[in-house]
Amino acid sequence: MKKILSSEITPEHLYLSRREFIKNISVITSSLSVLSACAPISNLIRTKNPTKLSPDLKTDELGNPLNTFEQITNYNNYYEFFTNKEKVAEISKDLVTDPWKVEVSGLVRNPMIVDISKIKKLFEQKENIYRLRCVEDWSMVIPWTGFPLKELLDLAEPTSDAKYVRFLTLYDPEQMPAQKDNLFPWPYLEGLRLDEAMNDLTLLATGIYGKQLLPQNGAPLRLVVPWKYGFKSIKSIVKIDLVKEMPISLWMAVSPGEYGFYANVNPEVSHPRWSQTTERRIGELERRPTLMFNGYQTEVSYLYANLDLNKNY
Ligand SMILES: Nc1nc2c(c(=O)[nH]1)N[C@H]1C(S)=C(S)[C@@H](COP(=O)(O)O)O[C@H]1N2
Ligand SMILES: [Mo]
Repeated sequence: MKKILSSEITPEHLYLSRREFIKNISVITSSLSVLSACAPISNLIRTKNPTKLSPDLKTDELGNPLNTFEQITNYNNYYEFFTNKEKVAEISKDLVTDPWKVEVSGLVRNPMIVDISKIKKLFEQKENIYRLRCVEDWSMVIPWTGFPLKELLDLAEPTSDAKYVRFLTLYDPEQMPAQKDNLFPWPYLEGLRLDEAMNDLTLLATGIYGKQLLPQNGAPLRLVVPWKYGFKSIKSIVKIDLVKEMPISLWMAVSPGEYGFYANVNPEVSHPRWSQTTERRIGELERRPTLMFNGYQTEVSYLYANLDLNKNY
């Protein structure tokens, strides 16, 4: 049997870069020594270089062809910029996404403010081909690069009081023109139950097709929750809070009868104004049947075993 050297479990340069990371993040409340001492030596740090998408990956796990980079970056919902999906790319192109800081706080042992460049160095960037189904009726298959949200949350160490995760998008009306009018209660806010947030499928994405995310897709860091309607996948995140109470998302605040907290893709529960049984895959002519949990039922149905999905839409 091959002997496992401790250096293979935690390669020294990674261990050192982790310590470097811990030293450089702004610690909000806990003392630096406490933070270093608590920090588990885990597999949080693996590689510094984002993996490029393998050229042979052309379909998702159900055999659906990937959408093209052109499609993914030119048909976007991003209400802070504009409601016309074909114009968001142009209007958002100058959003400054570097430097960018993300605060992780609330009910955590290690509150922190992390620079996006550090996040990209710290967490291994893997390819994840996930289907994104908009609540409106369209969908795409997107090769994201990113890492499970769980990895960042593990570093922050939620306390036992933490039951939900609340996310906020940047609020900057100078850069995001639609934030100047009060049509929506800005900033964009979303939430997940902690166990949903800890599921392996829940991703923090930093790229598409191995390239850096563009502003229209939520640069520099956006959530991807592939079994939920697209609006849960909040873009350009600046704050992640662990909280006790269920957060009221922007869409729940705007129209509670139409948008609930869970927003699981579910062909059996109609939106009050339209059916959710089929979808239009961008680039295809024939509509497709929408799948329960967007096709991820094996991975996520355990989360809702005791929930009435008609009430908890
Ligand atoms: N901050 C913010 N995040 C957002 C939105 C938004 O308007 N603002 N739109 C959501 C909706 S409705 C969808 S369908 C997806 C679209 O993501 P995409 O443009 O990358 O395909 O982003 C979601 N995240
Ligand atoms: Mo959407």
